[in-house]
Amino acid sequence: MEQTLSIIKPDGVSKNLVGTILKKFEDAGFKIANIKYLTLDSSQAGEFYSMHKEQPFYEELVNFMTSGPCIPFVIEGDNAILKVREIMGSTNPAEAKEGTIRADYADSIDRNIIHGSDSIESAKREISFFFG
Ligand code: FUP
Repeated sequence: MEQTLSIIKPDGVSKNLVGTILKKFEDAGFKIANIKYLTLDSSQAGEFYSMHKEQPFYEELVNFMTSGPCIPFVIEGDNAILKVREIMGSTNPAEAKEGTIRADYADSIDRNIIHGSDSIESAKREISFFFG
């Protein structure tokens, strides 16, 4: 049994995709083990994405992530980290497989609807970032 951290980003909330996205994970056999509704401030979003601090897209990423409410949640189940990323699809929706969340709903790489932890270490850090 594994836990991972996902976030329905501000574009997912504003497009009314909350129910659709949570249902996809439940239908795939996962449990929603914790959930919040909040708006990140710049220092929180900056810290969450601190590994990207030197990237050219960092400032726009922080602006986007603070542009409205988001929904961080914990997903629990077998092989959750990898499977959740498969269900999400590639970072760039133009490259994401048909039927994935990003292929179906995301407008662009910098507005890609959903986040999912990419490793056991990130999952631990990110779950504790939002849920202590
Ligand atoms: P992912 O693990 O799929 O969320 O992707 P990354 O950790 O590589 O990137 C984190 C976020 O940075 C992406 F979700 C969106 C943003 N990003 C851009 O805006 N432009 C890029 O070229 C790469 C990432």
